[in-house]
This record gives sequence, structure tokens and C-alpha cells, in this order.
Amino acid sequence: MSYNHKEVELKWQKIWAEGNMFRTKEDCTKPKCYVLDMFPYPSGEGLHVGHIKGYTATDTYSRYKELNGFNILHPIGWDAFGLPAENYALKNKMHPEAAVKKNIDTFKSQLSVLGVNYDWEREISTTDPEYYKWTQWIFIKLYNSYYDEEANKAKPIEDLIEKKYGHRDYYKLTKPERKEIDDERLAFEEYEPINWCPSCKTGLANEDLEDGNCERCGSEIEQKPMLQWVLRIKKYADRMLYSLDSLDWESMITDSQRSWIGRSEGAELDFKIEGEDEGVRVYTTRPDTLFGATFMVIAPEHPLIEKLGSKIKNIDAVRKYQQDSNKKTAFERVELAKDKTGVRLEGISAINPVNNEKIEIWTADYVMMNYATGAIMAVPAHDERDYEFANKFGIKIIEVISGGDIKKEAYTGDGVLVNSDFLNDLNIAEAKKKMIEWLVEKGIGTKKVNYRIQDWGFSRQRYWGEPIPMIYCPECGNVPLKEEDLPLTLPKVDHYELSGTGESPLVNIKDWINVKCPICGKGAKREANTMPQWAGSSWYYLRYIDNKNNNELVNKDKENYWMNIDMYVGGAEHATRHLIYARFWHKFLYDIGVVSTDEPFKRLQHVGLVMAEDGRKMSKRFVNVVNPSDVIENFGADTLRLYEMFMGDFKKTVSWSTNGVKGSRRFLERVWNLQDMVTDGDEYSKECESLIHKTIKKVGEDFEEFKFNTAIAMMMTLVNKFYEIGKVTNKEFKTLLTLLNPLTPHITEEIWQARGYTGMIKGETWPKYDKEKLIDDTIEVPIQVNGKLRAKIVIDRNEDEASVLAKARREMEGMLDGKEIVKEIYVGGKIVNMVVR
Ligand code: ANZ
Ligand code: ZN
Repeated sequence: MSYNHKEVELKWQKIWAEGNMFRTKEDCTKPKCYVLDMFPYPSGEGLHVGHIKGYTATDTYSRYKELNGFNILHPIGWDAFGLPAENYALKNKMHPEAAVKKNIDTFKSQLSVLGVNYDWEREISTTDPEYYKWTQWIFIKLYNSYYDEEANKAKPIEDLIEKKYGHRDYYKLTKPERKEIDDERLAFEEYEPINWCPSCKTGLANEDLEDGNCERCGSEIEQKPMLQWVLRIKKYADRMLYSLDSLDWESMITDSQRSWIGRSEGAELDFKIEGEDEGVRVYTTRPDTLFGATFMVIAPEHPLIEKLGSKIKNIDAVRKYQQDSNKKTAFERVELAKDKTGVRLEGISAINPVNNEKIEIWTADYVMMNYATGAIMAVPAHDERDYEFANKFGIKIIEVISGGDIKKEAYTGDGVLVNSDFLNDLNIAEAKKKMIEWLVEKGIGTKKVNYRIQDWGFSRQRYWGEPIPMIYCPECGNVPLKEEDLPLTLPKVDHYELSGTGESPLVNIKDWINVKCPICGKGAKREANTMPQWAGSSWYYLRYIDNKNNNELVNKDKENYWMNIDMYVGGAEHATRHLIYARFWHKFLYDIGVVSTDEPFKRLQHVGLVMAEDGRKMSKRFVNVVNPSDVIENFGADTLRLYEMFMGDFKKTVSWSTNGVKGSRRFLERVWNLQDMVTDGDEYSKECESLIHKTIKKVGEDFEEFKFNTAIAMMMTLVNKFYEIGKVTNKEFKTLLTLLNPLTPHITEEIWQARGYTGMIKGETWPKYDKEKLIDDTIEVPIQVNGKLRAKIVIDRNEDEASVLAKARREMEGMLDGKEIVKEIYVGGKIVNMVVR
């Protein structure tokens, strides 16, 4: 009988589905294993072979864990809000909901023929009102919380009201008091310039930018002042940093999280402006270098320019510079500014507080307004940017750390303090400490920690997202919806067009947007902006655990049993986006008692990209896209699965190879044909015993480490061995089929059944290896003749010397050019040496 993949795969997919065999049960007597794929965005293109790589890996891993006695949760769902669906729907004059439904159906049918073990009863979609009800619920919780720095956790906003005003009723507060409270909320409103993509017509978070451009369409970002909701992710920055160490993640990902959060320690201090009362506050990580601060630089947007405008003699030139730098992106200002530009503010100067020297004030766009205080003390001797700037504009450079040659370049290395009065001879750390003490004592400055990460801009001016569940009343201000009024669903309209003003299309849907204020009953408006796509994906893994629960986000006992996620698999492009946001929300949910752990993803494995055969990205434009459905049709799902796991190191980028697919198919045929070579006997044969034990060990260890390619190579070696000796015993065959089953579940179950082995492999336990049997019974020994390697012989591990030497002599017969053996030595188990003359 030949291997007919279509018949076999359909048959087993039917058996699994009809038997409901991948339903997850809450069996608390078993250890659990929660295996999760980063859920896909169901695009119109269907599944990519790159998706399949991740999904096969989690499927393999979870089947392997099940064979090892674990209770498995391996769910899937859809991250289906967002711009592509909305743009597609706009273009085709259809509703995004319909577009999404169609795409999800395509994805599901493609997944079903792959034979993955998802529990479909737990399917979720972020666009389902029963799901986004809870996304909105989290938003309201954030709105109703503040961060208590002492307790280092979020607390109800009423606690803060009580602390400040002695009661817990927000609506009893005066307007200025409310403002003070509102500014402490973890979700707050801000009127600030936001990143605006003119082509996507929406505001974006910093995480949505790539080199200062829109990550989606590549357009250059503008800064546009706009009222928007912001989430205080910065409050969680320290906790997000510290717990990174406890995670079993690849360092590539934890490193990029660290630098994205960008914690730095230093001091804030005031520089007085000559003749003014007020000063300018700067942030520095190097307070030790204060004696070397020979000028000051403020960002072009710094308010000082407006304030002292009349005193600045060259104000026209300064204004011109402000306009020029306004046109540059942040990336151009920071990364591309090889040639430093700037303008001196003539007519005013600052005083260096440590020696009362007058120093120049400049404005330059290498100083950013949205980081720290937007002003710096410049220390050209020890900062590269300041050095370049001072050299270009002829400003004094004073060395304060010894060890470099400041005539040549800025010195940023270690050393002791010089030219620094009371700091002289101290090392940098000591000098920092002493300077901060001095600043505090004089009331000039304090110690200060800063973060690169910005709070999360949360408003999107588009239709296809979760409505933000807030009402704005001119009398009462912001009023969140009550829990029992959730979900607030998107209005069902046939068409919605962009407003044209930059506002969300929802502003034009009058009977949705206009409401009565729940507090005072007067006319009010709903929030028209929607949430970013990252909202729904920031907590979805919790909903799988309890996706039908109408009363709470997730049941406590179930959450306790299933969390944390034991294995999380997805692309590295999420290192600083999804994985930052989800960790933030998880910590917040921990603070308010929804979850029992502080971190969601214990172990994270990232999957390398799959490129086209030509080494380029797969793209319709290059006509090089491999459609997984075609591969399944022609070669079978098991072949596709095996190939994707064998194509290379899981973490690395690999190119598709049609020959590789064929090779995988040939291997499966060889396994299939072993059926004709089975001999009686339910033991491991002597020839194969040690190789079998080694294979069991290697495959298990490699599966744990996501090294599927080397596990497969080992199984190929074993199959070669069976062919070499021309037979396989039942026990050997069963072991091979069980090891291979997580990778290629259809063909292995089919052979198992055809051989009449009892039950199914699903239900078997993973084979065990015997440590003692790992050692080979036979070994290879090289033969050296006059110091040259000439041949190899196979001997029994315990074979005696005489017998080994006899074998060696036989092997070399006729190869010694008639010369005579004058000496022969056998070094036990290692080598045979002969001397001939
Ligand atoms: C004086 C100094 C001397 C500095 C020295 C560095 C080296 P991180 O580590 O990234 O926090 N800085 C502060 N605010 C800035 C802004 N808004 N835009 C651009 N640069 C700014 O970097 C902190 C350092 O970056 C600060 O320490 C400041 O320069 C500069 F030998 O102050 B430093
Ligand atoms: Zn009102």
C-alpha cells in the first residue's frame, strides 16, 4: 500500500474533530502546560508559510507535552481590529466586520487542514463585543486608578480623593480639584502634539513608528496638537525592568526591552538666568562634570524662548531656527544630525551654580523637548555631541575628568576629577554622589531617574477599533460608562467615511455620539476616538482561559491553574510593542487583583522569518509567494509540518526550498515503507538498542529547547539504521512513531493503526530512555600505518587485543606494498598503530 497523504490526513482530522479530542479540560490533578501562539491578524492574504512555522512548533510542543502527562491549553483567536481591515472595507464599500469574518474563515480552513490541535471552543476575536467588553472594562479600571508610589502599585482613585480631601466623592470636588485628581489617573487626557500619520489619518504611539516614520505605511510623521487619551505606562517602567531578569526569554528580546524603557539615573538642577528670578532646569546623568559645563543648550520648543523673547537680541534668527527644526523628524534630529546646528540666544546668559561663571545659552535641535526637561548643561570635554558643537561654534572646553586627550576628542572614559574644586581627585562615582549632596544642600537640585519610554498615546481617530467607553459632559467633565453598560458597541452603519477634519468618523454618527450625561442629564457626547490595535492583544491570553464568562474577565481558580504561559511563540518584531504593552496591562491587572502573577509570559521563544526561495521577502510583487495550501495539496500537511521544522534553526531566518520539501516527503515515505520490514518480537534489537535510547534522549531534549531540526536529523539517522540492517522490531517501530508523532501526527497514527497496535498514539506516554544503554556496544577504531591514518575497523567495545589486532591485519592485507609489519600496538578502544618496513 502506498502512502496517500490526502486520505490519511482527512481521515485523522475527522477522527480528532468528531471525538472532540483537543478539548481542554480543567483537570487540576495533572500538571498543566499553557502553550500560546501570538494570535494572528486575519489579513485577506490568508496564512503565510511563516505563520505555519510558529503554529507547527507550538502544536508539536504541546503534543509532546501531552505525551509527557501534561494537561494542555493551546488556543487560538484573532487580532482583528485595525487599519488594514478598515481601509479594505472603505475601498470596497463594505463593512469591516464582513471583511474580517471572511478572512477568519479563510484562516480557519487553512489551519484545519494543517492538523493543529487547537481547542476551537476557546476561540476569541478582539472584535467580538463579548470580548471587547473586557478591553473596555480594563480601560475604565485604569481611568479609576492612580499609582501609589509608596505602595508601588495601582490603587482606586477614591483612595487618592480621600487622602487629599477627606471624602471619596469625585463629583463633590471643585473643577480645579477634579483637574488635580484627573492628572493622576492611569488613563488621563492630554492636549499635546501627537505623532500624526497624514496618510493613515490617525495619531500613533511611539511604538508605532519606525525610524520616525509610520510603521504601517512609511509616511513621514507630523506633530499635531490634539486632545488624546494617554495611559501611564511610565509608572510601571521600574517594575517592567526589574522583573525582566526573572523571565526565561532570549537576551535579544530582554535587551531591546531594556533599551526601549531606557532607565537612566542622574540629577536635575537649576541654572539661573542672569538678571531673572526664574532659572532653567536641566537633567544630567553626569552631575560630576558640572565644573566643565561651559554652555547650556535648550530645545527649540523650550518655553524659555517665548518667556524671554523680548530680551533675546537675535530673536528673528531664533524663530527661523525653531521653524526649521520643526520640519525635522525626531529621527533626523537625533540620529542623522552629523553636522550640529544651533543658534546662540544673544543678550541673555546663564550662571553655572557651582562657580558662578557666566555661560552662553544656545538652542539646538539635538536637545529634545519631550525627554527629561528639554534643557541640558553642555560639557564639551566629556560628551561627544557637546564636543562637536563647541568645536563648531568656538566654545570653551574644560577638562574635568583626567585620562583623555581633549584636544583630539571628547573623553567619555573613566578617570579622576580635575579642575573641579571640592571634587578634585575623587573618582566619578564618588564625585557624582558628592555633587548631588552639594546640590541638595544648596537647594539647587536633586537626584533624578528618567526613562526613554513615553506614556502610551491611546487614541486613534479611526472607526474600526474598540470604542473608548467615556462620555464628555460640558458640565461634569469625563464620565466613564458603568460596568453594567458594557460593552459599548460600535454603531452599525453601512458606510462611514473619514471626517476630513482629522477627527474620528464616529463624530458624524449623530445618534450614537450624542447622549445624555449620566450624572446631570444634560446633553453630552461620547468619546469619538477608538483604541489602538494593541489594546485587544494586551490581555487576550487571559480570555482563552475562560472565554465564555459573562461575569468576570477570568475566573480566579482557572486563572490560578493555567497562568503563567509556559511557552509563548511569536515574531521578534513584537519585542518592544505587544510585549511591552501586555506586560504593562498584566502588572496593572495584578495590582487590581484580576491575576495572580506579576508577569504573563514565563518563557518566550521567537520564531525566525521564512523568506522566499530567492532569499527575498515573500511578496505578490516578486511573484515568489509559497501558498501553504498548495504544499498541503501536493505533499501533505505532515510533509509541510516536518519540512518547516527541519528547514533550519527555529530562531533564524531561512529561505524556502522546494527540494527540502521533497526531501521531507521522501523521509515520510521511508517511514511508511518500514511497515514492510517489521519483524516479530517486542524488544529492541541488539543492533539498534543504544541508538534508540540515544534518539529518545535527543528528541526529548531538543523538543524542550525548540531545536526541532536536530531532533528530526536524529530520527533520520535511526530510520537509516533500520534500512541498513533491513528490519525493525515492533517495539522499535512504536518508539519511532511516538517520537515522530508530535511533528507528523496523521501518518504516525495511521501506521500505528494499520500495524494493529492498541489505541492511539495520542494517549500513549513518551518513551523512556535508559542511561546505561546510551553507550555504544560497538566502536570504530582507526588504523595508523607509519604515522598515517589508513583505515577504520568496527570492533566490539570489549573485544580483546588479540582479536582487534587480527582484525586490523586482515583489514590491511594487500595494502602494505609487500612491506612487513615490524611492530603493532593497540591503544584500548582508541587506535591501532603499525610500523612497517
Ligand atoms: C551633562 C553631561 C556630561 C551629559 C557628560 C552626558 C555626558 P540618558 O542616559 O539617555 O538619560 N540630555 C538630557 N536631556 C536631554 C534632552 N532632552 N535631549 C538631548 N539630550 C539630553 O542621557 C542623559 C544625558 O543626555 C544627560 O547628561 C544630558 O547630557 C543629555 F559628560 O549632561 B548629560
Ligand atoms: Zn453632565
